[in-house]
Amino acid sequence: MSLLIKGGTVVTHDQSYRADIYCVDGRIAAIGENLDVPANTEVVDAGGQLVMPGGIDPHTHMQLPFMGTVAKDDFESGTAAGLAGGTTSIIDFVIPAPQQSLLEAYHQWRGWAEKSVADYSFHVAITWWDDSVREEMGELVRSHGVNSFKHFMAYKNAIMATDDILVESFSRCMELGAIPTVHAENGELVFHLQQQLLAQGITGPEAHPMSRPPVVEAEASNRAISIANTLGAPIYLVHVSAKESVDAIRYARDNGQHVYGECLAGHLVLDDSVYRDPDWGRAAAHVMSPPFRPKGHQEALWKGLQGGTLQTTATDHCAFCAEQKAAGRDDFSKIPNGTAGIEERMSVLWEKGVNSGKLTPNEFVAITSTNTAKIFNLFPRKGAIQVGADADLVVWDPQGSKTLSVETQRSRIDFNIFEGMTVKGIPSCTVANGKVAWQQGELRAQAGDGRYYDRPAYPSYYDALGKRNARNAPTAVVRAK
Ligand code: DUC
Ligand code: ZN
Ligand code: ZN
Repeated sequence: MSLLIKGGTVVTHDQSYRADIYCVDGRIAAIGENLDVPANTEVVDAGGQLVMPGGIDPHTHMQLPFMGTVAKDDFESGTAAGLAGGTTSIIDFVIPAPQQSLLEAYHQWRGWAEKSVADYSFHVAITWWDDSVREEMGELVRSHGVNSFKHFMAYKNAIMATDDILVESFSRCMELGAIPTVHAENGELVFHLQQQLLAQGITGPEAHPMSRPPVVEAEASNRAISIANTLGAPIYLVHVSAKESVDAIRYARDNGQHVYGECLAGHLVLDDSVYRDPDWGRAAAHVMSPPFRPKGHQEALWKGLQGGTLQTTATDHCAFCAEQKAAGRDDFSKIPNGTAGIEERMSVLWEKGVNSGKLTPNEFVAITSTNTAKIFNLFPRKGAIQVGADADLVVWDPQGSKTLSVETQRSRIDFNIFEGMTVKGIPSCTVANGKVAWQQGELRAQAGDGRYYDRPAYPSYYDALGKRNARNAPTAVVRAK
């Protein structure tokens, strides 16, 4: 099975050059001009277009059982939406119920993901603690290709990890050479503010951001970073949404800590006015955590990406339809938290980042693909265009445009948070595992074409003296120039 992508400009995180790309059996076999390829090779014409590494979304929740319901996009529809938007790989989350075996939950998610049309891997959440969790973390790292563990500092009485758990788990991550990640919101404060707002009779979606103000995120970001610093662990903060968290990460990095930050396409372009929409359903459709922030925070996130304080972009794709959101009609704290975005992420970032002059095309590749691959130890298998790398590519038409809409999206839900946004810069063809997976609106990949990929651990962060060994931290990610 061979494929030639012909006539395009290759754009990686650090170079742009004219070349054709020849793919054989799922891998990049040659890069260059006038390549000699067999006559039966399928050809994709990339004339006038860019060829970039396929997007990697490091933060999705397909089919997640959450807040009394299950996310509508499963691994098939969710990864298909990803391919339509140029994203060829996801890192989803296994979230064991408290007291559930990590391995049992991991196998449950692996089963659900078998119908994926694009490649997938898993972070595993630590939602409780005892010796068996400690043991199973080791098993997941050694035998199942997991190199990152997630800690929800919010969702009290459900999946929240308290400080004692953070300390135990971060320490264990260091022994294993895994990277701890956090959803940074102070769950005690969220719970307290939710009860206070409800007691005051404020029950609508407008209360959602009031119960989770930026300071609640800032406190948790600073706490997680301080715990990691004390232990000498690296740390990755998911969905950074508040200026104060960007400042905390910048400060820690300036002081030599290995701290990494992710932000979401939605947080970069939407603000909290969406929760004051007089239409309850429209406001509820935007309920996700952390919430969209007051104007001003978006600029801080863009600057974070531009300056290298934040390295990755994701979606937190967790799709609920209106019927599911209605569970919180009388109580905003019961509205299932989640929004979609995997199909739109790359075009939104191109439109608002590259077209506006904030990011170069190379930086776009870094923040949509390469940096994630580096931080989670996938590079150069993914996130790279080089011989031997997985042939996961997007042919990007910088002149093509479309208007994002629920009417044309692949996600199964009935809402699009980017509704009406016209983007110039869209994929014309997505190649996954060396095959045309999506082209001009037609999905060619099928359920089951996606493969699970291992993410090997880093060497233990402890050196012989029991001190942190910086050489073993995730690949240093610097701003691509
Ligand atoms: N936030 C969401 O909005 N949904 C899923 C989990 C999360 O942390
Ligand atoms: Zn989260
Ligand atoms: Zn999430």
